[in-house]
Amino acid sequence: MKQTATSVVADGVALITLDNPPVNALSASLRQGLQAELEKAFDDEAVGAIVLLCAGRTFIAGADITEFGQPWQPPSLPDLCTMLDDAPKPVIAAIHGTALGGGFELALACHYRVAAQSAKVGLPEVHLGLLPGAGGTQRVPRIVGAEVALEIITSGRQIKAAEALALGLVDAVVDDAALQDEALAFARRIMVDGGAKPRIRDRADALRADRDRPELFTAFAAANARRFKGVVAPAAIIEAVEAAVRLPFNEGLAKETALFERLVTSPESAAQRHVFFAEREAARVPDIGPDTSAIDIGSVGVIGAGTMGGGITMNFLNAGIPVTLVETSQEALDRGLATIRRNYEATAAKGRMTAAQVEQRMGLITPSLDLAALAEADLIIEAVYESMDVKTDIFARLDRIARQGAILASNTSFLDLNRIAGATSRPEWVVGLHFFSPANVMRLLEVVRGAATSKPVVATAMRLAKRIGKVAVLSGVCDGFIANRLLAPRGAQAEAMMLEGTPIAEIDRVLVDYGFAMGHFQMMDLVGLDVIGRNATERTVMGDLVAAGRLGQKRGAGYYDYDEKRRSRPSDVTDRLIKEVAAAHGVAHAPTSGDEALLARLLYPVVNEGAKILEEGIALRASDIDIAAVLGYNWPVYRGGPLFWADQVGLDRIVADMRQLEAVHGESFRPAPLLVRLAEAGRRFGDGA
Ligand code: 3H9
Repeated sequence: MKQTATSVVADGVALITLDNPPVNALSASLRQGLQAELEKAFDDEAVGAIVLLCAGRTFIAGADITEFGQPWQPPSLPDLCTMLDDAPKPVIAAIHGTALGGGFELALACHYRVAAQSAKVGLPEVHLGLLPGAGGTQRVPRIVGAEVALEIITSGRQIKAAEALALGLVDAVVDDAALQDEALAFARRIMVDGGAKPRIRDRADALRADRDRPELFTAFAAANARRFKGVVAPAAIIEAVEAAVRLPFNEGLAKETALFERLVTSPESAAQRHVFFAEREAARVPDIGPDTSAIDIGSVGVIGAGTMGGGITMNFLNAGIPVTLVETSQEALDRGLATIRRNYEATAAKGRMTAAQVEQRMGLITPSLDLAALAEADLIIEAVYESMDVKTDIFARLDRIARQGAILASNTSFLDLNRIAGATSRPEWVVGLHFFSPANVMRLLEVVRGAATSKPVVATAMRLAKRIGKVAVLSGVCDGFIANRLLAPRGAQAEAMMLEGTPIAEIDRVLVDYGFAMGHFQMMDLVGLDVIGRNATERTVMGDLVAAGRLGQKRGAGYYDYDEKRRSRPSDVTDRLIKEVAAAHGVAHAPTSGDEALLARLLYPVVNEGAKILEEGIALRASDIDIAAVLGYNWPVYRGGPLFWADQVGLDRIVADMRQLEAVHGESFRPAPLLVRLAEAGRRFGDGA
C-alpha cells in the first residue's frame, strides 16, 4: 500500500508530507500515518520543529466522509488534535488549496499556521448536517470571539487567506510557490526564538467579553431563524460555541463530541451526505470516460435574450467565456442586455463584484440581430419560446450557418429533442442543455442526450457544466425530462385536493413544514399565474383567477391575497372560484386532512414518477433523480431528495399506502412496477440497479 505520510529531516526541522489523493481526506490510514510520523519526530533529538505539508492539489479537505457511520479506527481525529496540542516541539501547518473541516481543525491544533496566498480555510460541516467535531467549535471562538465564530461555522463559508490572516486564523500568508520554503523558514525562526508552542486552547482573551453577554446566542438563533428552519446542525453549533464561552476547554470539547455523535447519526446528516456524494456521482456517465474526447468551448452563441437566454448568457460571462447574443428585434436585445447589466449591478451594489468586473463581463457580449453572427461559435444554445415549429426552424437555419464541429443545443424544457435534432443534417451534434430559472442562480443543468447525440458532445456538455459552476444530470428524452416530469404530479395532486375542498393554505403549510421554501400555490403566485396558466384548455381555478386579474404576488392577489409586505392570507374570491370550478367538474367535497395523509398525497406520486423515470432509463441512477429535485426544485436537502426520502419511509409502506389511494383516487396512485419490485424484494432505491 502506498504510504500516506512520509517525512524528511533537514536543519533540525521535520517536514511531514501527507499524501492521500484526491483531497487528502483524513482516512484511517492517513491518521495512522500521521500519528507514526509525529511520534518519530517527537522522539528524534535532531528535530526541533515540525512542518505539516500536503501533497497534491490541497491541504486536508476534512474527515473522510465515507467513514462516517462506521466505528472510528484509532487514532481518532480529536485524539490526533490532542497529540498536536501536547506536542513537545512546535508544529507548523503549511496550508495550500482548501483546509476544510477536520483538516482546518487539525491545523488549528498546530501551534502555527502558514498559508499560501490562494489558500482558503473553513468549517463546512454544517452542509453535511454536522458540526466541526475535532475542536473547531472550541478553538475558533478562542481566536475570533463567539459572534464571528457562529457566523463562520453556521455558514460553512470558505475564508480566503488574507481574511484568515486578518482574523488571526492563520499566522502568515506567503507566495504560493514559496509555501514549503517559507514554512520551513518560519519553523527555523521559531526554533531560534526559543521554540514557543502557543496553544489556541489556552487562550481566553477573545471570549472574555462574550462571557458577559449570554443573550448573544439566543439573539443569533432568533436573527437566523429562517435560515435554520428544519435543520438541526445550526442549533447544535450554537450550543457548542456557547460551551466554548462558558466551560473549560476539555469540557467544551466533550460537549462538542457529544453533539457531533448525535448529529452524525441523524437522518438529516445522512441525507446531506447522500446529496454530497450524489452530486459528484452525477458527473459519471458509464460509456464516457476520461479518454472520451471533448470539444474546447472558447465561444458561445445564445439565441434569445429573454429571462432564460439572459440568465444562460451570464453563466458563460461569469466563467470568462465570450457570448454572441442574438435576438430578433433591437428592442428585445436592448431589454435583455439591460437586464443582465442590472443583475450585475445589483451584485456590485452588495459588494460582491467591482464596477470594473461588471464592465469586463458586459464587454464579453457581442449583441446581434443576425443568426449568421453565430457562424464561428463553438456552442450555440437556443433559448426561445417553447414551440416545436419555431425551434425546428431555428435549428434548420443553424445547420446552414454553424461551422462544422459546433455543438447545437436547445434549452427546451419539455419538447422532443430528437425532432429538433431531426431538423438538422447533424443530429449527433445536437444536445439539450436545460437550465432552470433563474438560470444564473440555479445549479442544476439537465444535459439531454438525444438518440443520435455523440459521446464527445455529451462529454463536452458534462465538463462544461462544471466549468460554469453547474451540476449536470444526464437525462434521456421524454416529456419534461427529469426534474419537471418528477415534480409535475405534486402540482396535479395539490390542485386535485384544492378542488376536493382541502384549504390551499393547509396544502402549502404541509409542504413548508416538510422543508420546501414555499408551498405549491405560493410558488404559482410568485411566478405569476398568467405565465403558467397560458395553455389551459378547460376551465381551471387558475384560468379564472387570471381572468379576474389576480395574476399573483405582482398584483397583490392570486391564489392568496397579499398585503404590502407580500404576506399572504386566504382569499374569499379564490374560495368561491374553487367551489364553482369544483361544481363545474363535478368534484365531490372530500377534503384531505392530517399532515401524513396530505404528504402521502403530494409526494408519493413524485416517488412513483421517479421510479418510472428510472425504469425507463431516462435517468442513469436514483441519486441523479434526487439531485434533480434538490437542485432544480429546492427539494429540502436534509431530506436527501424524493427517492432517498422514500427509502427512509420504507418502499413497502409507500406501495401499501398507494394501493389504498389508488382505490379512491385512481390511476395516478398505481404503483410503478419498479417500485413494487423493489418493495417486494425488500430493496431500496439506494441499493442500486
Ligand atoms: C469533517 O471534517 C468532520 C470533522 O469536523 C469532525 C470529525 C470527527 N471525504 O468535490 P470534488 C472526494 S466533515 C471523502 O469533486 P473539487 C469527492 O467525493 C468533512 N471524500 O473536487 C470526490 O470523489 P470522486 C468536512 C471526499 O476540487 C473527490 O474527493 N469537509 C471528501 O471540486 C474530489 O472532490 C468537507 O465537507 C471528504 N471529506 O472540490 C469538504 N472531500 O472523484 C468536502 C472530497 O470519487 N469537500 N471527497 O467523485 C469539498 O468541499 C470539495 O471536495 C473540495 C474539492 C472543495 C475539497
